[in-house]
Amino acid sequence: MLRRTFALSAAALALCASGWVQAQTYRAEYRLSTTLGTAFPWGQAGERWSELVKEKTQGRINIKLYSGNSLVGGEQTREFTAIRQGVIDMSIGSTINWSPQVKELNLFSLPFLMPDYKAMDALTQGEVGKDIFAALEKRDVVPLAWGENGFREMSNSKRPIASPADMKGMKFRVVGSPLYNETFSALGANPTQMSWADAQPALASGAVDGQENPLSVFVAAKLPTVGQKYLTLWHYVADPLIFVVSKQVWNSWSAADREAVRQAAIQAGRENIDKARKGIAGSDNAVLKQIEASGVTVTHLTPEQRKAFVQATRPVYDKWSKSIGADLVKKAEDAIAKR
Ligand code: X2X
Repeated sequence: MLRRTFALSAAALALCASGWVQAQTYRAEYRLSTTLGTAFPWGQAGERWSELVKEKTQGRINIKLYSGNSLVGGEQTREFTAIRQGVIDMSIGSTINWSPQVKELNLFSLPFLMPDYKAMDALTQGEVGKDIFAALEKRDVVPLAWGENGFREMSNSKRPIASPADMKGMKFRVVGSPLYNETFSALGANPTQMSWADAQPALASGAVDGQENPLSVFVAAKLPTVGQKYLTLWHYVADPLIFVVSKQVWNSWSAADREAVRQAAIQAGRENIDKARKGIAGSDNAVLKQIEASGVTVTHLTPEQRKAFVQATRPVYDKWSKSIGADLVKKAEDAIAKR
């Protein structure tokens, strides 16, 4: 009897070791959500992460990419809740789209907080980035790496914009954080919140006059073909992307596979940041040249002109700093000053 019990446990152990038990807990496929598809650096990051994970886990973890936020019917501001509910297993999400649920993420949307790429890096790669990851950890997701959508510039179909007065009454599509409504209202415009899926037809039909998105998105979405002929470079906010896995899914993986998924995210994130900045950052202005060549009028603000936008939106900055957390905002301002 004893001998038989022993033999049985030995067999069970052997089964565990052979990975049989593991195979029972791993799903055939994991759902990865992104907002933009593979025509954009963001969707390409999803593809790359999937590919690297497959490689690094020898095919134990298979990821299927659902771009266009298709798992939440295109409603990008519902993405974070869907991760917590188990509808989405993994995501590369914009800080903007998750900010209705994670108030700290509004930090990156404070108007004119980050003057340049160094400022953005000072936040994501420093203490502030760690605090943001800790805030996400508290909400059932495991943050793994940073990526980038980019500095968001403003375009419209009506006229060049060089001052808040030029925006008066103009209808702008804005993203889902109420902070954007308040920023555009403070500038005298008429903002309306809608998803990216709804934004494109709204621009095409003239239901809205303008929008704000990174130049990489402006180009890949071919916004000049829907009448967006005027572009103002104001660098007022930028949205990093964050690679996450739902905690429940994360806990179902072996330690070695978790590490593989993390390293894959870090690598895909780095590559994504390079891609998002290509032709845009530093002395490389190939994307801007391409935009100008397509007949778009590009307005560069003088420091004096920029100041008028900063001043008009300062009350919004102050109000939202309180809800984001005064300490976190101060830490961010200090990190940027020291960059
Ligand atoms: O909706 C947008 O503007 C986009 C695609 O940039 C985001 O998802 C934040």
